[in-house]
Amino acid sequence: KEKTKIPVYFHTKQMEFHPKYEWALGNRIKHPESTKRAESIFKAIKSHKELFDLKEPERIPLASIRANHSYELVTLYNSAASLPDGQAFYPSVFPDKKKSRPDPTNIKHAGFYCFDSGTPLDSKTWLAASWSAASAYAAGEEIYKGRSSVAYAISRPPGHHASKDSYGGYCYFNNAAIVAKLLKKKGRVVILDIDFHHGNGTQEVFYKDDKVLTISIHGDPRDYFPFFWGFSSEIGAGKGEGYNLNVILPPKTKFPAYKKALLETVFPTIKRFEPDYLILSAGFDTYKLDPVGDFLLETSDFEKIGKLISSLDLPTVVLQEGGYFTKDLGKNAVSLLRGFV
Ligand code: OKP
Ligand code: ZN
Repeated sequence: KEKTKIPVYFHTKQMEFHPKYEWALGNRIKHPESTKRAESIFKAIKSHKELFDLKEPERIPLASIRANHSYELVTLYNSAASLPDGQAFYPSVFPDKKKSRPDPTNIKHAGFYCFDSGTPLDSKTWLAASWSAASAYAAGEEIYKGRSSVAYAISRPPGHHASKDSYGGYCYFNNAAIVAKLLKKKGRVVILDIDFHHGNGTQEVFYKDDKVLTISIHGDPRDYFPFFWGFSSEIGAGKGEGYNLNVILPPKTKFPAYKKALLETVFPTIKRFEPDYLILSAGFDTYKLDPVGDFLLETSDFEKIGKLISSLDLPTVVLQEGGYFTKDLGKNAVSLLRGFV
C-alpha cells in the first residue's frame, strides 16, 4: 500500500510578526514566541520529505474568523494594523468589563480585550495571526473533506488562550476553535490540548457546548499561567456540563505519569463521547528543556504520545500551540507526528 504523506500548512506571512519582549518576575525577557520557533519546525519538516507534504494555505474566509470571534476583536486587530512600524501596544489598563465602554478602533483600549501583559499588538499582528489561522483552517479542510486522516498546521502565533472576544498568552485567534467550528458541521469534535498551559480560550468558547468536548492536560494553574482557569472543577455549563475536562499534572511529570493520565482519564472520556474528529492542540512546552513549562518529557516521548493518540483512530488535525526550547522544537514536532504514521 502506498504511503500517504502528512499535509503540513504554513505561510511565510506568519513570519512577519516579531513580538519583542515579555515580563518574567519583573525581568524583561526576549519574547519566547519568536519566529525562530516556526523556523525550527519548518526546517525539521522540510528535512523529512518522505513523511510530510508541505503546503501553503489560501487566505482564510473572513466568515470563518467571524464565526469564532467578535466584530470588536477583529476591529481592534485592524486598528493595530495601522500602528507605525516598530511600535507595539502592550496594554497596561485592564478595566472592569461590566463597567466600561470600549472603542475597538482606539488601540489604547486594547486592555479591555486582553488579559495579560505579554501579548503585544503591532502593525503585523493581524497579518501573522490571520495567516496562522489560515494554516490551521487549511489543515482542518483536509480532514473536513476527507482527503487525509491527519493534517498539521505550523500555526504560529498560537491560539489556545484566545476566546471569542479576548486575547492573551501570545494568542490572538483561537485556531483550534476556528477549526472545530468547521468540523462541527459534519460531526462531533473533541479538542485535546497537550500544551503545558491550560487552554482557557478553547475551554471558554465551547463551555456550554455538548457537541465539542474540550480536554486540557496542564501544569497546576495555581502556579502556572493562565492562573485563573484550568481547575478540575471546571466541567462545562448548561448543556455543556460534563463536556469539559481539566487534568492537572504535577511539576516534573515524566512520560509514565503522562501516559497514565491519557489512558486512565483522558481516553475513556473521549471514547464515551464517541467523537467523529479530533483536534490536537499540540504544545511542546512539556519538554524537559522548555524554559516556560515544568514537565520532563523527552523528544522520544512525543512519538509515543502521538502513537497513543493515533490509536483512538480519529481523523485528526494537529495544531501548533506553545513550545519554547527552539533548538529542539522542530524535532519534537516531527516526533509527535511520526507517532501518527
Ligand atoms: C503560551 B502557551 C509571565 C510569563 C508567562 C505567559 C505564558 C504563555 C504561554 N509574564 N507568560 O500556552 O504556550
Ligand atoms: Zn504553553
